Amino acid sequence: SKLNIAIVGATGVVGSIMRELLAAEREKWGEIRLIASPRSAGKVLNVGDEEITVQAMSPEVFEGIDIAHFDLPDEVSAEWVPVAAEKGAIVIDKSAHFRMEDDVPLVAPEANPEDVRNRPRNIIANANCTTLTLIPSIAPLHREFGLASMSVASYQAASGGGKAGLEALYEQVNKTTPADGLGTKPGDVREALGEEANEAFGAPLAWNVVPKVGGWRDGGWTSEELKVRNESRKMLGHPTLKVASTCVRVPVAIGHAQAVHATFENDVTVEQARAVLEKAEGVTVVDDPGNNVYPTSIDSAGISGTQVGRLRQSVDFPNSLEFFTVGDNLIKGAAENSMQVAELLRKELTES
Ligand code: 11C
Repeated sequence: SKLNIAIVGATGVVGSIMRELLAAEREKWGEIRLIASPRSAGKVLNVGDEEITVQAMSPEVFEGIDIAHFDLPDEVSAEWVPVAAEKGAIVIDKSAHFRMEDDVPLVAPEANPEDVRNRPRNIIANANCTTLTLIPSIAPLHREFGLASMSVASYQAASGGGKAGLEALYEQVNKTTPADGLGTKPGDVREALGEEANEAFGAPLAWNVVPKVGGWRDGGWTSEELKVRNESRKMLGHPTLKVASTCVRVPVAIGHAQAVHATFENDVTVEQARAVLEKAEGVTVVDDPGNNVYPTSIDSAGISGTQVGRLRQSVDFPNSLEFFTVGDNLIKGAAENSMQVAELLRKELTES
């Protein structure tokens, strides 16, 4: 029989993409239950043509649910994920709370689909959107050539901060349009936007590039930079992988981009790497630089998977490649990965 699905955090930006993705494969699933905070309970939302009334979070709301997709702040997931699992649901949780726990698998189907089966707590974690937009390209390259180290710089969209982040960017852009020479004198953008423009991203994002994503951690790192390192190590099954990462917010609505420098244990040529990437699940090679064909953030919005281009041999480093990758942070970076994990579970539970 078909599995019953809950979308917890149904009213957020990722929740709305979850509903679209579910509508596209509606026939695969049983009941779809939409769950959110009591504030949103009673709202009617669509999954395709189906109108579903949002229910308030409670233990009882998980009765009869087989798979619960959670997209909630870390501290709310920490409290409610175990409740849903206790009620018998397998939880696919997008928060950071459980990701690094030893008895919780962190799964991207392009890297470690088999880990889905090892879920003693009935919790499977979904990685951070920056890590997830890197994994489809780096995982097959690692399998083929043995990744020794990678250095990553990210260019992350405002929607990584959810609806509030996206609205903050639009508000700042609207407030400074027409721009009329703005951004050419020290302090002019800050003056035009006022102190409150620091709230969403730490500094104004309009007309700016901000080297801070997430919270501050020891040693001057941000939480996002540590997630890229630690979550990549876990999903690639490579606990000693050397990673350098700098995470940066850019004034883009959707699409997390990354410039990657990767060094391998084995020899690798651009032709060999391109052949691997062209076959890789979740990767589209977009790489014809002479014709201005390369991945860009705006071209990733609304698109499944990730795009990779600017693939080239390092000049000064042996066994090393440089490339650029972009993915919709709300699709592959969140909703799509969660749906892919659910599909692995569906196959395991209904087809074996
Ligand atoms: C951002 N990647 O772009 C973050 C948002 O660990 O799931 C997601 C944080 C996380 O702001």
